[in-house]
Amino acid sequence: MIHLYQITGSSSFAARAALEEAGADYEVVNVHPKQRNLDPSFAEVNPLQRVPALRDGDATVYETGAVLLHIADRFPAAGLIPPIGDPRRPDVYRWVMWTANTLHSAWWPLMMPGFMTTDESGGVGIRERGITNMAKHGAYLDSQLAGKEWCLGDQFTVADIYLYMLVGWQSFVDDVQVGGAPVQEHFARVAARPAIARARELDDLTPDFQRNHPDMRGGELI
Ligand SMILES: N[C@@H](CCC(=O)N[C@@H](CS)C(=O)NCC(=O)O)C(=O)O
Repeated sequence: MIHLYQITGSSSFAARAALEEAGADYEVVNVHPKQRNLDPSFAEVNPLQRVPALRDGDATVYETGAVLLHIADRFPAAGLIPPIGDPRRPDVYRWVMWTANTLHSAWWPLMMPGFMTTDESGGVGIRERGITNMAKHGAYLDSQLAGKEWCLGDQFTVADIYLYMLVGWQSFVDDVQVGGAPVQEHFARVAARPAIARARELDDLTPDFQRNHPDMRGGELI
């Protein structure tokens, strides 16, 4: 049995969406966002105590990109990554790595600029630079997605799921949209998939990625 350590509406959404796409049999373990030590098994799976984290039999995996790639490999019939030897498989590695090391972290200066400096007024400049950088990432994504249905073209993969979640985070920030029509149309295509809609419902998220109940995680008040 797969156990997904999650906080609904957080980065763990991508893992849940991949498990739903794969038709996996899994159980969730809801992590309290402010009391991560409540369940000691969480730190065994991820010593950093961040979600998503996955226990899959004897295997443990954390970091969103690694979790997604593991799920894709674990359920080959779902076709969430091309098989080993397929020339398109490295494209998924590249998409997932870029999304993890560039797009995922590009949100922090926009969402929590004050945490990135000890300078009382420095958060403003950090946020401004973050907006400029996000515009560059959006333009790059537009160029990569123009004329394509999915990141790889005709095959939907875990790269689409990861990108979808991080584009969805634009709804947390007032004055930022990621990219133009190619990115936004990709977002809408992923959003319309039944497994993705189910994952949103399970994570208590609206279609534009707002929490239905901002004071709840996993059905419990926080
Ligand atoms: N680099 C990590 C980041 C994970 C992360 O920061 N997760 C957040 C949720 S978005 C978390 O666990 N927050 C819980 C906490 O900090 O208490 C990944 O990609 O999985």
